[in-house]
Amino acid sequence: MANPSRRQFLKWSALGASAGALVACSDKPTAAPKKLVPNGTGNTSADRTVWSACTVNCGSRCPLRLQVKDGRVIRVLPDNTGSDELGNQQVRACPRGRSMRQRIYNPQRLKRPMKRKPGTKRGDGQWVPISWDQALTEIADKMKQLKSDWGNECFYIQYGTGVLGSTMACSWPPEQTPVARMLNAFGGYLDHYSDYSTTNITQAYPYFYGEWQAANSFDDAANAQLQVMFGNNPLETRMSGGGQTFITQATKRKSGVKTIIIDPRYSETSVALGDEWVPLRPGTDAALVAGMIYVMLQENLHDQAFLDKYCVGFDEAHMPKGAPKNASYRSYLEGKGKDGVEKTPQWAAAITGVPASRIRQLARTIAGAKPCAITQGWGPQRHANGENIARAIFLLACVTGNVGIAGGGPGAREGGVALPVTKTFYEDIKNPSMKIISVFSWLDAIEHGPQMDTFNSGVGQKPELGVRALKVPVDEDGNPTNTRLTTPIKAIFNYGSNSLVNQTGDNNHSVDILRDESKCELIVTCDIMQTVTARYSDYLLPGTSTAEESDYHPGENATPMAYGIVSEQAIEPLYECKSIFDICTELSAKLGIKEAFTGGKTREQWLKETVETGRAEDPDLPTYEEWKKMGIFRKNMGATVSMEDFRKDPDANPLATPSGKIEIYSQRLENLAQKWTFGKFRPKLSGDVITPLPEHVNTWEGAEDAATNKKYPLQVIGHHFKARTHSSYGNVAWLKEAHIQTVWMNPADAKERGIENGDLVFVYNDRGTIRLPAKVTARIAPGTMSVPQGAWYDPRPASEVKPPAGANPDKPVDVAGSVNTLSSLHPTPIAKGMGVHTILAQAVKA
Ligand SMILES: Nc1nc2c(c(=O)[nH]1)N[C@H]1C(S)=C(S)[C@@H](COP(=O)(O)OP(=O)(O)OC[C@H]3O[C@@H](n4cnc5c(=O)[nH]c(N)nc54)[C@H](O)[C@@H]3O)O[C@H]1N2
Ligand SMILES: Nc1nc2c(c(=O)[nH]1)N[C@H]1C(S)=C(S)[C@@H](COP(=O)(O)OP(=O)(O)OC[C@H]3O[C@@H](n4cnc5c(=O)[nH]c(N)nc54)[C@H](O)[C@@H]3O)O[C@H]1N2
Ligand code: SF4
Ligand SMILES: [Mo]
Repeated sequence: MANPSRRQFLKWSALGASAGALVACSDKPTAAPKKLVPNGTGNTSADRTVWSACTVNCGSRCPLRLQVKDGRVIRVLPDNTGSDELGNQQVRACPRGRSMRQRIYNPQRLKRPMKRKPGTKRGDGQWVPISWDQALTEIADKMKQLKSDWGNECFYIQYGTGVLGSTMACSWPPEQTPVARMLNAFGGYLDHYSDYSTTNITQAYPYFYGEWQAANSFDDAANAQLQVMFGNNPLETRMSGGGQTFITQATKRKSGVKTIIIDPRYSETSVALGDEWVPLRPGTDAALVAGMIYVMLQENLHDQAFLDKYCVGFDEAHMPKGAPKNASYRSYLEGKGKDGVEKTPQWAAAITGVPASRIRQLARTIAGAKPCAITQGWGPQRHANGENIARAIFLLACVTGNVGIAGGGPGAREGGVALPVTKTFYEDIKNPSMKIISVFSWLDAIEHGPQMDTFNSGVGQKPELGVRALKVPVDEDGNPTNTRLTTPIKAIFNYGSNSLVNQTGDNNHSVDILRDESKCELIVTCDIMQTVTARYSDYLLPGTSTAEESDYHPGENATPMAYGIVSEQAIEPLYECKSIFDICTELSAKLGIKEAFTGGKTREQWLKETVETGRAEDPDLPTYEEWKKMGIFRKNMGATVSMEDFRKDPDANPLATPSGKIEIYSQRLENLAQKWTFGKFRPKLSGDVITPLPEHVNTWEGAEDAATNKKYPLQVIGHHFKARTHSSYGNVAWLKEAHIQTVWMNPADAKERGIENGDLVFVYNDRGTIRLPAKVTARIAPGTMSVPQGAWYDPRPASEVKPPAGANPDKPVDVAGSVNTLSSLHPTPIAKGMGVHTILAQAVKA
């Protein structure tokens, strides 16, 4: 059999649909797992089988075995090494990676360089094929002109994670991309901090724990009496068979640890692991936490000794010097704070939708479980004022004394362990520019660059490499100081990114800004597909897929196992496609910096050096040639317990906060609140506040707004979906058919609107309208809808699809159902990050 037939594939991936991935799973996972069987020898007529990898940003990293015949990939096989033992996991690809052929040979592949037809506007969709030489000459000329007119800080590398799992082809973090190396040699570029995944929690960490702290590894939950997951959905967001899909289930089977899922949706993780589901209104976790801690205090269930020894700010006896009276968290709960409101379970129930009796019971269960593994995914923080939400969940772990012990954890998300292979290619040329903006601020920087500063937009100075949060510069007295941008963004490079339009927010408004080419004058996109981002670009450069390259791919999120993959080029570059290394080499030549870019070495030499440098650190690692043959190399690093040293001896191991302790009340946030200004580029909205405590904040388009909003009464979130990794794989027909893009609606909301399961509906607000089928299901909380994020924005004018009555008649109808047609560009208060899970809308039958 040459390839699995389409019917067989659909049957198989439908199984994956309910189970998350290929590992066995059921509601009550009690049976012992079967021993692994080898994953097939595949097609015996293939010329050769080479190791490759799936390198998209799903938080996992899977090796693939590509079978090649006559220069074509004819079959994709998963890992057939390793075992079902934790620490030596078989890293089996999910249905996306298994459908890699559908991406390599996709009809939407970019095949040759193209430029936007002169005289047309961005988005008009008219392209002229040109030679590589013409494309790179024109781009280089424009770059030279922009550099002389505006200086190097007018160049921007767009957030793009399509190839973050590679080294020589790396697309993220920006400073570790070939484009950055080229721009550094050309004089620098404006960098960004943080990422679309974690902007708000990343900025919350320094003020609470001093720096990023991962949760204990998931296998450590075997030591817990109870596991509580806030908006954490590893069964769908970590689908590799070697990652947390496997780890969480293996741990549950082994230990039977009881699991409570707190999520507006009954997620795949609830299906597979959950013993209890607590649906709550989106964006209200901080209120739920406050209500629970109120009960714990009333019933004396909290860990006062932990709070006294390790934290500042919980009660009036443990406040930093200079803090006002009644500013502690306890005072906030008792109604002695500024708002004068007691945070009773009834108060929390009215906001969260979780009944007060349930909040009481949850508080007792969580406080009574010793130890308790509390984790949060990144859904809760991807909200307006998500910084406070993230801190509130950290706080619950502190109040219950679970930080720094086996079976507990700091209330964060899992981390990964890595092999010591560093990306040497990006180390020797530094960016001369020190200015840095939030990852979510680039549209502002196009429109208002020189007006943006630290206080109105979070402009900062470059942090040390590897630090993702903004470190606000301070004067000698610790007061924040101001830094200003000097130029607007004039040129954008999108490599492995669909975030120009589609993955950022407010698609329609983004397009309006980008269509005006007097603002951003040059948009260059290198991708493998004709994406939404490509549609709004000036030049399209066809890139190579991972199958067309060799590379090193660090493994991700498989703790206790660290691993890495060396891939081999399976096929020649298709059509006129070129690797990003070759593209940057040739563009560098036109810019007169070729030697600096290549450093006098070939791509293969750099790659080999990368692996060999790792081997110098850890002699257990294979040589490059050995690794290429074995594909994946594994190392068992053991379970991890976060913040163990601090717990054992906080004086000897202080945190990176000013007090050295956990800061429940942050004086630095209070200082920031004095300086920070809102409303510069868009109106100041409710929720645009910085509070020193992790308080619940009633925000724009939040749960409280929904309760009174007649026009747009429904909250909309956009969960990460198994059909795609963001937008990647979003044009694979098999996956689209197996996992249909729908809007999840509660039966009560559907009934009120005469909507039945499968009906085509419009979902709309002032920013736009989408059209897609409804999935009517009790798996989502009443008043909440979810539109899986990442569908490919496909706007149609009113002449083609008329918007429904009540919708904004000036906005097109997006018939693909991209949730970012509905979301807002309004940034979160501290991080200036994305709060795109905060949306209000209305739904109506189409
Ligand atoms: N509303 C809403 N929006 C969101 C989110 C959300 O939850 N809700 N999540 C956000 C998050 S967490 C993230 S990380 C971002 C992700 O946003 P992006 O980083 O933009 O991710 P993708 O949409 O996967 O786009 C990756 C691009 O890389 C391309 N690509 C893949 N492989 C290759 C390759 O080998 N070579 C080249 N040249 N290109 C390749 C793909 O074709 C695709 O166009 O989206 C964010 N947007
Ligand atoms: N299949 C697949 N896997 C992926 C990705 C993908 O696109 N597809 N993207 C990858 C990337 S880059 C990232 S950053 C991660 C993203 O990982 P996450 O950010 O954790 O993913 P989300 O789906 O946004 O949110 C997780 C859960 O939070 C819930 N949620 C939303 N709002 C709230 C809230 O206010 N409170 C609570 N308690 N729960 C809430 C959602 O319903 C969802 O079940 O996933 C990675 N994995
Ligand atoms: S999408 Fe993620 S889990 Fe699926 S094959 Fe690729 S790396 Fe593995
Ligand atoms: Mo992400």
